[in-house]
Amino acid sequence: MAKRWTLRPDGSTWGEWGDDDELGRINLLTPEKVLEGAREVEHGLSFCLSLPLDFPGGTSLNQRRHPPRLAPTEDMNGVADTFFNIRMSDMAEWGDPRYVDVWADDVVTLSLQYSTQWDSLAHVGAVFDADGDGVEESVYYNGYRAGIDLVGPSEDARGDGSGHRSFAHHLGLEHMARHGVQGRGVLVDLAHHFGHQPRAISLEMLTEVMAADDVVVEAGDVLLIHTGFATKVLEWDRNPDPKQIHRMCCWLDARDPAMLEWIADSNIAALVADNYAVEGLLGKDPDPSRHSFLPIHHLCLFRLGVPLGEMWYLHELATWLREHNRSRFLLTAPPLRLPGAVGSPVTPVATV
Ligand code: UVW
Repeated sequence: MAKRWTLRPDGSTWGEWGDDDELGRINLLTPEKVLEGAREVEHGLSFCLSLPLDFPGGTSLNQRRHPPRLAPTEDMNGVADTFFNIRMSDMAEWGDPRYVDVWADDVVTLSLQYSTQWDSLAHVGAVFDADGDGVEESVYYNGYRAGIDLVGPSEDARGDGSGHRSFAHHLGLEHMARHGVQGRGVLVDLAHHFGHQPRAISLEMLTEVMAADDVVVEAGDVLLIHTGFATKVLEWDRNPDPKQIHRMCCWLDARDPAMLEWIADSNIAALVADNYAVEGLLGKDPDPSRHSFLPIHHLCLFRLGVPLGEMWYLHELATWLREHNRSRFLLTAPPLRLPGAVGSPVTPVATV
């Protein structure tokens, strides 16, 4: 097969793990890295790092993303319209008065990026002349193409009659799920130092916090940023303040070039925050040159192959780590193994 690209973006990792790589820096989660994570387990305590998936509530954070809707599956046994609280003794085909079983099955309609989630490398690409013909095309990490490798919207995006209307033939989260996302997590507690006021965090501020709290990030670590955003979301109990939710807590300053350089040079396997998008949504940048709307998304997902975790719930873990003068833990956080998915809910677990 012809190489997918002849030109790659400056400072990108494309090709570092082969022409067909779909994992990016998740490749840095090696057996040694899992052992490094496991060595952080001393108390056998586990923390759930997910919000309930029906938080934040409503659509004020993102109008495209709706809360999950649960429903019973259809009943095929002639007892009721739906298969919920069904007595097996009543079933037409399988029924038998001797059976004591009562059944329930359900189905969910879920915006995959509504709540605690992973953004895959298929979430944000860029227009870029990857084949060097002088014409830009829409491409994603490692040169995978829009319309060929990522298809949608169409009635048969998978091409096998499965009815998917969009499908990431490459870069979907099933690859990350199969790799098993386990390794050493390292938490930086911005909320402790900066509180809940909206604030862009420059590299200088980040490194000051890391120095004050003795936090060291090494190649292959998963970096988690605690801002207090998800904690506030939880307090609102599915009724977020529609204005405040867009203007609270810290974010990483994507307009600080040193921050972008540090993220690239740190060799982290993944970057996670408990806020909406890791970086801020700040509106138009006065920079007159062509640039990305979300520079950290562009750098991580498109250039480096670093998946982003968003709206993770870090409050209890951050509290425990502070009480114990620690910042590291074993992290286990595979996305759903849902072929073709661009984003995925995740129920991460930190073990200390
Ligand atoms: C935005 O949509 C702004 O961010 P994300 O998709 O990464 O949640």
